[in-house]
Amino acid sequence: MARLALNVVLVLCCSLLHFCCSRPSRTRKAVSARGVEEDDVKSQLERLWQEVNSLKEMQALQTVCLRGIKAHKKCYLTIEEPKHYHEANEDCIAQGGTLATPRDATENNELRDYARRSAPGSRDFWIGVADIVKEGQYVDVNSMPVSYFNWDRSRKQPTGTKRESCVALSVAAQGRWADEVCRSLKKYICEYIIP
Ligand SMILES: [Ca+2]
Repeated sequence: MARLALNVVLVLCCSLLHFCCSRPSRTRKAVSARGVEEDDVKSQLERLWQEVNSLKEMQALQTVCLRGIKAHKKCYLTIEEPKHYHEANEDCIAQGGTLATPRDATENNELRDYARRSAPGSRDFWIGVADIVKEGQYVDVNSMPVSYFNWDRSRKQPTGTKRESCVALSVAAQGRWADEVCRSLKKYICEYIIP
């Protein structure tokens, strides 16, 4: 559906370009009128390009949702190639998302269940929570304070040293969290907000 709409918008863009560039001008008045006309066409083209780009984003999001899962207003996608925390987050951003950040117990359980299904046998995954800037002050990938936590208290997490500043969700510990060394290699889950 999105692909069809994209094609329609592209055809419209081409028609407008043709209209803009193929009409001859004769008098000064005609030239001035044509200038106004061209501005009008330019702004229409800009609007159409914006639509093309938003359709492209929708299409990319649909692909992510189909490959991963849709839960409430988010899509999650597990990436199985282990990376350092920062590389993992950069990779999610490059795909139009961020590292997944569960905001409550429901989201955390959904994330845990999806992680378990998508990468069976994997122990833990990076999520978008860290206290890199100030020890003990956990923030999300936008540097906003996090209010929901699910620490694995049975393993005395977070150990809270400066050595371990990035948070992983452990499937082995039923979705509980632990702080880990940011440079350790882990699989990760990206999240994409559905508009
Ligand atoms: Ca720890």
